[in-house]
Amino acid sequence: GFDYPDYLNCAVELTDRLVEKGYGDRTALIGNGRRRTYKELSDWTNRLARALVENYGVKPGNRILIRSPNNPAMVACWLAATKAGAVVVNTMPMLRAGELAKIVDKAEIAVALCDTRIKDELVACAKDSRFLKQVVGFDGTANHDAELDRAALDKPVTFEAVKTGRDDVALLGFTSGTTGVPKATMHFHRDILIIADAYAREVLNVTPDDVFVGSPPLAFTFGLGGLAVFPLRFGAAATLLESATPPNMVEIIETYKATISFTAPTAYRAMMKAMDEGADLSSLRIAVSAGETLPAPVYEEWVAKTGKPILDGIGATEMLHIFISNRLDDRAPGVTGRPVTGYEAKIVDGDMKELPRGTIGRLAVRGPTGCRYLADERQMVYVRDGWNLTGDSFVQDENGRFRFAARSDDMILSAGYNIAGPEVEAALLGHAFVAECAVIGAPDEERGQVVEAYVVLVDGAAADGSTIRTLQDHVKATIAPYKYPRSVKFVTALPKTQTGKIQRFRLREGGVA
Ligand code: 3SK
Repeated sequence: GFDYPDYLNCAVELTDRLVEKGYGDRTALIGNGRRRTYKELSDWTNRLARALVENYGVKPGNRILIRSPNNPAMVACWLAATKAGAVVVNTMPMLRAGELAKIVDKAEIAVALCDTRIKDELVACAKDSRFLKQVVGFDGTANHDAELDRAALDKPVTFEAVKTGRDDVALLGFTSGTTGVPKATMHFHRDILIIADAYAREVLNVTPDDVFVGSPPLAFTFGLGGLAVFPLRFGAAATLLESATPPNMVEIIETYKATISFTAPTAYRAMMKAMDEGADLSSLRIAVSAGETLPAPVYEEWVAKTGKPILDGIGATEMLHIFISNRLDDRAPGVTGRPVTGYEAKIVDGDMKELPRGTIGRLAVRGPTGCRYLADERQMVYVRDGWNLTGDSFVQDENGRFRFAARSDDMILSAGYNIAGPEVEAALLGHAFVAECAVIGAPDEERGQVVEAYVVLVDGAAADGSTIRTLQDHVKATIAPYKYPRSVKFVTALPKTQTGKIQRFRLREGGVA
């Protein structure tokens, strides 16, 4: 088991503790073109925590939303709010006011910290909110010159962090679920450390000389682990990129000699193309691939081209991070791997009965970091007999290794993003041209899946390219732009059951002209 003291503030363990251990002068964060040491990070987060308490009245247990692209200031705000005993909700910078409002309402957010460059959607959300009262701006650039930065500037660099219990909630991880109605998963202070002490220690064997790089947003716990918790737990360095496109990642790997990368297969393919044009990825010792299953050809090409391991893994916001993974000394193409120490996994049928090896079924997992939803009756649906039921179908091979088979639900997994089809449908239906629609994930070589919309137009609307672009723009303006349908098909009717339910499986099977 994992042995932690009764009282534990995970943010202290990721900052001040490293200074105590003698890592003060080592690089903790790289971003905005500069390095920040562990001592600087400790001082910065203590000043910010003081400002939150003294200037904004933050109390232990308050829920604080953070909205920012990946940058050092976002990491500092997360750690500062956690030191102040708040429960943090990190959000994706692409979310629009309507999506933020669902999160604010569910988590009863009173205070939000926001990179001033993307404040508008949050201010719009606060205008109509019965919960959100303060939106405090911080400067995500190197200037550090916004309201929160100024409030923190002259504070002492010491702060007595709130003495939270190891089982006090530290983080609410939001997941959109299949219906687009977000679920919040609660994670304790100890959970934040467990993902490092289990997965990062056992699978990645992180050392203080490691330099992490990656594309997932810190709002996605895949990113929070790989780009903050794992490096900071071991005195290593994290590079933070506001725009983590493959060319930017390559540049950062080359400049800072990154050793561990976190991203999805689509980005690894692009990075291999960059290698063909001369990119030097030789500093990487491990490539972590998750968010979507790693196709065997991508695994093989990566190993052939770099001579280094690429480790597929599966995680979930519900479990906080990766719970099944390949290992450096136990890996194969097309295989997701074995449970991480402390976790158990099995393949079950609809009655939770374990299925024999070689049979495809639903993947169920249990372990020390999951799963408790915040005030959500779906707890009974997704957590059965203490096992978390994932949305994926897997099969266990004769050696006990788990292999991905298919998604079991209506989620669309596109280039590492989880997109709920019904949410895109709702956005499309908000446009006057759309009479009816259904959204599915269509297979795609590059992105795994793409969002594909089948649209029945109202009379008079033209079924042409201009309407497609209008609808795509409308979705981008209504919900996070990455959810827009890359493919739009016009149909005269949607396939339905006798009771009027849309049969999306028939669209997936190509059964509609
Ligand atoms: O596999 C995933 O999608 C995932 C989700 C949350 C945290 C980590 C991972 C890899």
